[in-house]
Parts: sequence; structure tokens; C-alpha cells
Amino acid sequence: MTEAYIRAAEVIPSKRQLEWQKTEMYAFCHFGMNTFTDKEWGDGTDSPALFNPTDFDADQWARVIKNGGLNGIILTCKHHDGFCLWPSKYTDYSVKASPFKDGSGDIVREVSNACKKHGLKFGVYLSPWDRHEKTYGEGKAYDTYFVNQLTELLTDYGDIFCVWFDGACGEGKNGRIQQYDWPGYYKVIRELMPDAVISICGPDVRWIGNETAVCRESEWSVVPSRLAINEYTAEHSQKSVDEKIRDRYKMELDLGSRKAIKNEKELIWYPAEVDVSVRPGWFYHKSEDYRVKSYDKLVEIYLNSVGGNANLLLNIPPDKTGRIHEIDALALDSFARSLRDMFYNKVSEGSKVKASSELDELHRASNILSDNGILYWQCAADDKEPEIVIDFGEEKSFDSVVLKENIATGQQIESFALFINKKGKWKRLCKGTVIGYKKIVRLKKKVSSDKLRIKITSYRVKAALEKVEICASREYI
Ligand code: FUL
Repeated sequence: MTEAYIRAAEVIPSKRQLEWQKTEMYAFCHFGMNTFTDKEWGDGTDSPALFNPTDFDADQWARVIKNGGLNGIILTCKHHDGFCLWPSKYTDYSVKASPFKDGSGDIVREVSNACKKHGLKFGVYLSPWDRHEKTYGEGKAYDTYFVNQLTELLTDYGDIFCVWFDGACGEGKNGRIQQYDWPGYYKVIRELMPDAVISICGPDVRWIGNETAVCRESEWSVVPSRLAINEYTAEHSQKSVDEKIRDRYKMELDLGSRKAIKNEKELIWYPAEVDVSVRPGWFYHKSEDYRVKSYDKLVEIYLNSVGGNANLLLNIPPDKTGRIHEIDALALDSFARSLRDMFYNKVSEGSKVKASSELDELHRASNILSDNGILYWQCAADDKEPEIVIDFGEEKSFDSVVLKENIATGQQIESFALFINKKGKWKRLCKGTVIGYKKIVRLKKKVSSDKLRIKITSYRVKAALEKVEICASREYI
């Protein structure tokens, strides 16, 4: 059998995975019965009368989220307590039975409309674990219930970019055990919303393995297929509300290196997503108003996730009024401004680029500075240590370098190093491992030079970079 790393180099993303990857960063909105009961997990017995946002404003959610630089919203349409944020025909436990708009409201509709209006993508979280529904644990009857709900969400609410299935279940050994019909669920999703990714307990997007945004140094998108087995995800997911899952790294640290995949038979494209909350909890609690993450913590999370080949799903839980709290909105606003400042000056624009080799005239080195998103640089097949030199033409200062592989043709680069020219000698700035969709190298302080050299020190079959951006942060005097 061909060596695993060579087989790995052949694995490419599906169209829907590629589109999802470009979404980079989007919001999770945990909103539901727990918002009103001040809990993280409800047991499904709380009265629908408690659900009553007094000033619900989906448009405000979308404005705040868009202003924060996020590109979509995934809404908890139904959390573990089973309470539905849309008037589902299949249960009485929903907004229909609540005082919200006298039972005629539909949170899912309003959020999906607001997303459309503000150019955000919309995704649905539908908890497989349902503590209210009587058929849960009965097998087929619950599967039918679940598929009916999925069908409602995927037919009545416009385009859905993601269906997010949580692995959490707190039933324990003596609880109700439901064997989910995953293939049946996936079939319905593929039929009704073929472009949507199915995340976490699904074949398209992989959970990073913790809820504190602790990322791997080398986040590979090509990994063993056993990682997409839902039982594996569930085994590592939360089993009780008090479990300190957030503080632990539960899964293996090396999923994709040559060593890690050496004996793996089947490899798949299964890119990582980091899910983390802007507050300690997933749902809004007044007691956590002063524990909202600072903008610099959010920047750190962004650099590690989006800047480390993973997408970021950042939870912003609206409060009891039905709006995103001012403190969260402020944190998001400062976060977005910090990112804009960080990449303010594009130093590499207009530079000259030279590579150690080019595959042919379609794969020119100069493609890495273009924005067309189609052409990229690829080195010649026999180039063992390919490199690119970007010549600014004059001395320039910068403090971040953004590198992107052309992932449509796979993830190939295993390690790289960056150098700057100092009086005719190359001085190494840093070393790194994988690149993937995006790698952001953030330097501790600005450096200046007239050239940057990118050396690919190890790759699988073909080395290809789609984009390089060298930036200087904005300084305020
Ligand atoms: C966990 C759930 O138990 C939490 O309540 C939350 O929804 C989080 C995103 O996933 O597994």
C-alpha cells in the first residue's frame, strides 16, 4: 500500500467544506429556555410560560455580530431541554405555548431573516439529546420526530450553511438510551440542503476537542476517518453539566502528521472548528456580565484558530430581553477594530516575487500576491526545498505574515521557515509547522527589511501557496 502521507496528499475538501472554510468566523447564539431559568442545561420540565423575551430584536443580533467581523449565526433552535424556538408542528413544547408574541412568534424565522438582511450566513443547532420529548429513547419513534423537525428547519427558513449536531448527552447508564439513526438524518440534510455542512456529530466538520479554544500547534485537515465516528465524538463530549470539559484537552494532540497517520487505512478531509463562548457559560447569566472575554483574549483566540487552520465559532448569548448585552457588543466591537488595526497596512502589495521553481506558467510565484482566488503558485515536482522571495523594493516594517495554501488541491505543507534580509544575510524570523487554509504568523514586534523569504522545509507531494500577505499594524500616536 502507498505510504499514508502520500495518500493524505490526495485528499481534498468537498465543495461545501471549501465554502464553509471560507466563512472563517461566525457566531453561536445560545438562546432558549435556559436564558430565562438561568441554567446551562434544562431538564425539559420548565414551563413554556417562562420563555418571554421582552424586547426581542434579531436585527440587533445581526448588527452586533456583523460589526464584530463575524460572517454568520448558528442558532440553538432546540437545546437539550427540547424547547423549540420555532412553532414546530410536532411538539407543544415551543414558542407557540409561550407568552412571546402571544404564541405567534418564531425566533428562528426572525433570526434567519435578520441574517439574510445583513448578509450573514445562517445555521441551525438541533440537539439530538432531547430531555422533554417522550419518544426519546424509543428508537424509530424519536428518529421520526427528529427528522420531522430537521425537515421543518431545512425547508421553511431559507439557506442553511451548517447543521450543528452536539455530542453531549447526560443520560448516563440508567437514563434513556437513544440509538440515533445518523445515516437517516444525513440523508434528509443532503436532500434538502445539499450545500450545508454537518458539523461535530457529522462527516464535514470536526470538533477541536475542547471548549476553551486550546488549539493544536499543527491542525491538519486530513485525518484518520475514525475521527468522524460519532461515538468517538460523543465519548469525548460533555456528560454532565458540571463537567469541566472546558479545561481539558480531551482528544489526541497529533492527528495528522506522517507519524500519526502511518498505520491508518482511511484518511478523510475533516477540518477543525473551535467553539468557545465569549462568557464562561454558553447561555446568558447576569452573574457573568463582568466575565465577558476581553478583546485581546478574543484576538488571541482568533490568531490561534482562524490563524491556525481552524474555523472559529464564537458564542454570543443574547440576554433575557432578547438582545445581545451591551458588554458583549462592546467586546466584539473592540475585537473587530483590533483585527482591522492588526492588518492595516498591506506591505506586500506591489512587490516582486521570485520562486526557486514554478510548475508551469499557470503556477507562477506572482500569483501569491493576486486576489483572484483561483491562480496559485506551485513549485516544480523535483524541488525539494522550495522557496519564495518577496522583494518590497525598499525597506519596510511589518509584524504579521498571512500564508494560505491552495487547499482545493489538498493540504501539503508540513513545515516552513521565514527569513528577512539583513545587510545581505538571511536572518531567520521563525519556524512553523502546517499552513492549510490560513496560517497567521504574528511577530512580537515589528521587523524591517526589504525582503521576506518563505522556505518550505517539508511537504508531502506538491507545495502550493495561494496567497501571502505581509502586514504592518496601525500605530496610534
Ligand atoms: C455542549 C453542550 O452541552 C453545551 O450546553 C453547549 O451547547 C455546547 C456548545 O455543547 O456539548
